[in-house]
Amino acid sequence: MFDQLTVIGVGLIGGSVARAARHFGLCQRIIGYGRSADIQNLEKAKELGVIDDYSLSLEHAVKNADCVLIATPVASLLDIFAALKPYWSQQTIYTDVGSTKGSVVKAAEQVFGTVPTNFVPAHPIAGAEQSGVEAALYDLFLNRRLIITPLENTQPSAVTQVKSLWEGCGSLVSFMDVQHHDAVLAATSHLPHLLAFALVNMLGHKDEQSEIFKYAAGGFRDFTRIASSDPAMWRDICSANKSEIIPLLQQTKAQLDALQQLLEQDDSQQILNLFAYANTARQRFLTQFEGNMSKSITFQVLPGGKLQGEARVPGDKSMSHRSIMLGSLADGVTHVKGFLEAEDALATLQAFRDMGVEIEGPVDGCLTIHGVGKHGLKAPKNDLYLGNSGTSMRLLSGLLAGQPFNSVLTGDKSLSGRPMKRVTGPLTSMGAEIKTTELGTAPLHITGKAGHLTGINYIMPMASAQVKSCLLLAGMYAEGNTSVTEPAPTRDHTERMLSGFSYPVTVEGSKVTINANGQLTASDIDVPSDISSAAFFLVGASIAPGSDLLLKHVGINPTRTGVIDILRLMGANIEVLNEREVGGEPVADLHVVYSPLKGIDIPEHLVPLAIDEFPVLFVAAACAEGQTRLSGAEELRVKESDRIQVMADGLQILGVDAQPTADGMVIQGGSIGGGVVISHGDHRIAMSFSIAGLRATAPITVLDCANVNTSFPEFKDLVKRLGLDLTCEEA
Ligand code: SPQ
Repeated sequence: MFDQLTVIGVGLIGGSVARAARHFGLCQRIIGYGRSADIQNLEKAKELGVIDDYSLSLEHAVKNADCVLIATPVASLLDIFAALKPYWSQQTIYTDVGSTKGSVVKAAEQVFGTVPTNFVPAHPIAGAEQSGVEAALYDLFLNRRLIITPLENTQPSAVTQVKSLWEGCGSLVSFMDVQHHDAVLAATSHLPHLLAFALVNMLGHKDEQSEIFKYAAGGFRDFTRIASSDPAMWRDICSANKSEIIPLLQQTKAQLDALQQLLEQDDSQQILNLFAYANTARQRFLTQFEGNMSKSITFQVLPGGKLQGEARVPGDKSMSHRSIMLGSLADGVTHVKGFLEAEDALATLQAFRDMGVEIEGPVDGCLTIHGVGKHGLKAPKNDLYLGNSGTSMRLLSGLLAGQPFNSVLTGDKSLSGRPMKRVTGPLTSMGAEIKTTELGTAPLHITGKAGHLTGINYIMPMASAQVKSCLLLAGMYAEGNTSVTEPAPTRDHTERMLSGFSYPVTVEGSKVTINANGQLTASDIDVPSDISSAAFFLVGASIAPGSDLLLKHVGINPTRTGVIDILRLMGANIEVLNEREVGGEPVADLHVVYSPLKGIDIPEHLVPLAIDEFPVLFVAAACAEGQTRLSGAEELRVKESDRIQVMADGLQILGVDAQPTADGMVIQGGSIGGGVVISHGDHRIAMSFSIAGLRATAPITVLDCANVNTSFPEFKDLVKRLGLDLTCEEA
């Protein structure tokens, strides 16, 4: 990229940029600059190979540079700019790494009058406890964020070059304006540093100091790690950005005062709510911004084993989403039991909290939702991030289309690739205004059209409960009737739950109709176990000789039981016991005992009733005698992954003759071997290949399993307890 990179200030950050530039081949020659007092440091940098050479003369150091990186403390920028001014060249690009951008821009203005157009302010969000060039690392910026804050007059070509430099170092580059950068960093970096310094300062001055530090457990260490950072540097950063930091300090004090009061009043419920909110918010932030980027989870499965015992799998995902949505829109307080505490359902929960709904919990699957009524949602302050969850995004798009405020729905990489036109198309016909990407995918920018939606009569081209539910929710805010006719029955939890909340909805054959003339009255909900999660165990016990398993309290809504019907057609031994109705949904205990399976042609009418269970049904087919053929299941190609292709690829790696077709798969049953398969971040694929281990002849490694947490965080522990030898490796 550059012939010569000159680094002014070869410390941890400057040295790490130099190391990265060399490691990733971004420049030919690296020159360091420092004052005569820095000579030992510069010698060290040269000796370590961080720089090729150095100069104590600024004129000399920058003379042939294509790029000059200023990596000195923010407080020194005024002096650095003044020293650089006589040698400033239009042929060179200048950039910096300062943690506060307002002060850097001000310094440049003071020296140059206006900020030079070839100076690109930037800030890498990376650091280490140690400082100095000895601590410099070539990978310090790998997968770390880097913010560029161009000004109106900054040359676009200079911005592009600086962007390429940082991307070349492995950074994730984003853009912000200067003031926004300083406000964001004040909250995410400067305030936490200040609090860490303050806490250690307070405790360090106590008499019992040695006691405190001697018994300091992980919490204290974690919280105060950043108090080990360079004090002078942080003094400079905090004073440079004090106008953003002081209001945040005031808010923090108010928050601490409130907490103190709750403790004094023994208000344990409010304390729990506060902690639970923070806990979920942090979890969501980790998943959204860091989780899937840095956390990689691998399942290692040893071959053999059998499933035995009794289990209750977690709550139904579809019903958990809907319990939050309808509970929030109801008048009164809704208590939910059996709520699925997994990332997908928690994304919905957070979205409603972001729209002003007070939700207590979840604690052991129990929630208390303080409904705000059909018209009580508030505009969210930020985008609503829905993680991996198609159900949240599609259902919310219908609900939000008719609100009196605008909203933006975003999701992770998988969700951002899933088709949304299937909902935005019919919603637009109702008068909604929703912008997608050109590909018809998220983010969805929804302009609230309260009072301007009109009901439609929609004949759904595909069997989709999400599309149906989306339109029913929009229909609650539309003038006239909204009817949806489905080509085949799909899960009807929305219709059942609406009725449970006393909202009028009529079902005539395959047509469901709703209108705006109704209110939701709070109603308690008991969410049964998810048959889609139970399916892994139904298949596992059916294919592993010696298995005998009882799955308790499973939802057996007839729109979801295709997996039982298909497995029984294949010869599985599944008994449905103790059938009962709980809160408007049929529930039973399922007893499954090993039985040899045979291949079948899967009847197409069962496809929508088992749509999420095909990944694991493919595993059953691979263990069955003879051929299994699936058709009419093209919807599988647009789930969290292309479930036809990804399963066929994985099964082939395991030695199974699995041929994908446009709308299904043909599998010759026989034996399953071992190997390394990739789940492509799809929870159901990860769990399906793990179950295959029960009949595999060699170990199976399943890569990319972090998203199992979207629907079944307990899977790895439960499957192990019941008899599969699975270990989970986190990197
Ligand atoms: O919510 P999401 O990500 O779409 O989840 C999946 C799943 O496998 O967990 C689909 F990938 O389930 C959908 C299901 O496939 C949940 C759902 C619902 O709750 O309404 C309906 C089905 O989707 P669709 O597109 O057929 O309506």
